[in-house]
Amino acid sequence: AWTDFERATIKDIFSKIDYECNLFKCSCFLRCLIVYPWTQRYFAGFGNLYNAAAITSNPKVAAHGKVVMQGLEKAVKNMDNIKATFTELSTLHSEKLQVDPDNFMLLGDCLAIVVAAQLGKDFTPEVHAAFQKFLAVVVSSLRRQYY
Ligand code: ZNH
Repeated sequence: AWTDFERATIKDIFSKIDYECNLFKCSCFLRCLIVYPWTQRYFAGFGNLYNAAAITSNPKVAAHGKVVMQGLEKAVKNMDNIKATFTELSTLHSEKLQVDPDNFMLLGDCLAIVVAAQLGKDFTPEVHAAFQKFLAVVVSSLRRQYY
């Protein structure tokens, strides 16, 4: 269950995310690929990630980053029902994509860094806690169909 503060905080954070902005489209996901290089194994055709331009101009990273952000937005719109919302997505990651579920929170951590940088002083300990709780629910929902 969510408190009013948590609900408002999560909605506020996502209302500030611009899905056409490369910061969110690219940088969260690119950070994940670079900081946790084994995650690159799922994205063989992504090309060179290690040049300064990649952070804003690798179109495949941007496209996938946007897909992931849209998935998260779906969770925000269905905050009381995230598990059910992600049933299919969890099955897809488990059975078809065979993504190691430990990777989900790694991407979540990268997202938290970008969000914190964007919010600045507004990223208080309480906001951090609300955001981590949201990520934890998302990740456990994505893990749910693994066995
Ligand atoms: Zn993921 C896909 C979400 C994480 C890998 N994804 C995907 C999609 C979505 C998502 C929505 C699309 C689907 C369809 O198409 O139907 N993810 C997501 C989220 C998250 C994630 C929300 C968290 C937070 N992923 C992830 C990770 C990884 C992945 C971490 C690794 C490492 N995904 C993936 C892949 C895919 C996906 C590989 C497929 C791609 C293509 O197809 O291209």
